Amino acid sequence: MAGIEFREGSDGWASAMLCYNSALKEVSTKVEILSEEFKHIHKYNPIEYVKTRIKSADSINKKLIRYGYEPTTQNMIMYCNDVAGVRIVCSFTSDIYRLSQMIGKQDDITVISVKDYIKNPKESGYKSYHMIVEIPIYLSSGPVKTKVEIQIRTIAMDFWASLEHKIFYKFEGSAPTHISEDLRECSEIVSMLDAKMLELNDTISAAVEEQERAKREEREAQIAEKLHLASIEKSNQKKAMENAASNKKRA
Ligand code: 0O2
Repeated sequence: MAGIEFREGSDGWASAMLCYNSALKEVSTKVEILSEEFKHIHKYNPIEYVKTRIKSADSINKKLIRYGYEPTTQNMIMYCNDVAGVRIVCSFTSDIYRLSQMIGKQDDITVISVKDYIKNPKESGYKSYHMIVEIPIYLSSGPVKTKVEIQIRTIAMDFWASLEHKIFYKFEGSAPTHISEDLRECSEIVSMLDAKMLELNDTISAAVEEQERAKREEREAQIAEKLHLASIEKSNQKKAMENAASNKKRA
């Protein structure tokens, strides 16, 4: 967190957590606004749901120790990038890339790193799009740049990750080989499902567009027909008036 020096001890920890919690609120609001705008423009909501969480002190300490650092507040700020986490669950894979671009383009967001586990899935079969971003939190002493991990994935990817997490938790991280293989196979099925659903969505969107185009053309043809009939009617009336006038003259 650039912009402020956090002391060790409960006060420093609480101040850091205040920034992380505020950063979660900021990012959530940004995502909510993007979602509302998307619904307004495209009449479609790409976001199924959003979850936020602050990593537990226990998980932070374990991660720091795993990375070879002392579990201190300063080390957490420096080396633990996912203390504040936002998970955005989208309908389709294409929404993930669209949304990540919309987030990354925002002026007050700095994208620190991106891990595309959709194009390059993890050994476990895990698929998700991860962004570590930095966002300024305005405290009375000035802005504090705070890191947030944004995970963007489809419902199918989220379903797999949640169950895989539970299964691995049961085996305390070392599941038998055949279970790991089955999980990787399930991850392939998830990708096929995502691809099929996207294809269906594209087909349906194209069909709806075609239907709307046909209706629009029919309406335009009806209007053109009415205008044509009206102009014939007008010219007949004109002719009738001219005939009546010339008959009157002759008489
Ligand atoms: P939790 O419970 O979400 O806090 P880095 O952040 O770069 O220093 P890290 O944390 O290994 O290194 O980054 P990575 O690989 O991008 O993973 C971060 C998070 O992605 C994990 O956080 C999980 O939430 C999720 N994740 C990564 N790999 C897997 C996987 O194989 N299965 C599942 N279900 N989730 C995964 P934490 O800290 O592990 O857990």
